[in-house]
Amino acid sequence: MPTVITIDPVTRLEGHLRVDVTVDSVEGKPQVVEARVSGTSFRGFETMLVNRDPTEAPHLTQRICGVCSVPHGVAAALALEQAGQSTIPENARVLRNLVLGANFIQSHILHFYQFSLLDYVGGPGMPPWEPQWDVDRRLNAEDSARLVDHYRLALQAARATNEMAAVFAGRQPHSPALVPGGFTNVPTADQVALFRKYCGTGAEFIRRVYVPDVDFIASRYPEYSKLGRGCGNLLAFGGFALDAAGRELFLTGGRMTEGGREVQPLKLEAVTEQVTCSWYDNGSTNRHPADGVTQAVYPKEGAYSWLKAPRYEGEPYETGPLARMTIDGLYRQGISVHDRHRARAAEALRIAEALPRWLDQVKPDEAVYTRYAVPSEAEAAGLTEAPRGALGHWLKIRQGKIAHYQVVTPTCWNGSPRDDRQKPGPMEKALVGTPVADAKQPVEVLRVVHSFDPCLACAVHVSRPVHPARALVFPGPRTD
Ligand code: NFE
Ligand code: MG
Repeated sequence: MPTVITIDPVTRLEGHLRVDVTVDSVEGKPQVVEARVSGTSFRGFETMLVNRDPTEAPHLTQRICGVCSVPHGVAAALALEQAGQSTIPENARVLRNLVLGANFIQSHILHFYQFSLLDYVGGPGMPPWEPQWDVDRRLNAEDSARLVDHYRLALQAARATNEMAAVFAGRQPHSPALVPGGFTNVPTADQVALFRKYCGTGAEFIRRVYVPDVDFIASRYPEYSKLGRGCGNLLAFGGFALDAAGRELFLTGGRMTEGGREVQPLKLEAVTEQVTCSWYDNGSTNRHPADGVTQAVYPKEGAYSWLKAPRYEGEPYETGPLARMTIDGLYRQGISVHDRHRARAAEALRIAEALPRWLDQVKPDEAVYTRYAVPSEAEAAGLTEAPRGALGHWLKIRQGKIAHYQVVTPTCWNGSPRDDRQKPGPMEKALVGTPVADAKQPVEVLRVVHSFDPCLACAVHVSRPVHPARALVFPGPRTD
């Protein structure tokens, strides 16, 4: 008998994610035979931005997320600079890369220790680790205690890397420094010296603790190097400009298709968002984000998510550290739960080692901003990489105001629902074939879901009242 297991909300991630899996016996072994992944909130930022002053976009879109605000600020600034045909000083390019790099490291450390580790390691019998499931744990007491110590250490490391970004960015998250035309903070020699100290401790933690811990967990749970493959297609927009024109990128853009070993260039016009299974007007399906529409329709027959389904030439693509490291030729071990963790840790180290080189290029007390003028009419895109993968902001300016804005986040690619052809998203596909030992404690499902590092805050936002009885009702004016 097939059993449907619902996990709602999936915890240890940002935002609100629901997963429904159907578990049935295949050759005598219970496993997931079908999965549906839903974002249970509406983001609404696209709608909010219309008619605003375009220069507000980096500040407003950074509020999409508390984990990856930096790439949203960068994507919005890049879109505005393309719209205004403006260039930024070299100092600004370098400072943005340093802040974005610190943000990646912070996010990757947080993801492994705070979001994923407890799928494999039992915490101590005390809050916040209690209550916990009684599931398949394969570490002895000594190894568990070491990893729980690293969980605590990782909180300090994630805080330090946030502080590192804030040295130049002024604040984390939601930096006021990311503006079209460059950056607002003129760096000082003291800031450069302080950032360098943080670089050293960050790289040390990743090299000595994070990378070995990922390998250790993989060695104890070897079947997860085979499980959770997904759609097999990988995509990156590319990010971290290494020259003024943004032609050379530290993280290369491109795509690889299932079975193919060649990296192919991206044609951005091939990106569309499909909404047949999302709570949006069917008339707006399969549009390019530059012409995307965010018209909510709820309830809607056959729909189950607030995420649209981004597709490239109509096909689902996985995005994120594994896609980037594979496309860059630095990781070629495969696609699985552990491959995602290993590639993420390797990318954290790669960026941590690049930061001091970029820091050498900062010119203290020199210009960081070129005066930016909002064009009265323009269309543009700002593409970058966020910790979780390819991020794009598409905008139109009319009469000096935002007339159109669309954000396509990495989690929309990875956590997308079925598309117009009922083809599942990467995470849905990855869940199929996952064995489930106990339907009441489906830890195996969490291991697959968490490997993608989903962030539903980035993907969707405003909650509908799920429990109308508990919805807030404001008292009316007093009549007595
Ligand atoms: Ni809220 Fe985000 C990243 C973006 S995920 S974390 O990384 O954009 O979709
Ligand atoms: Mg969108």
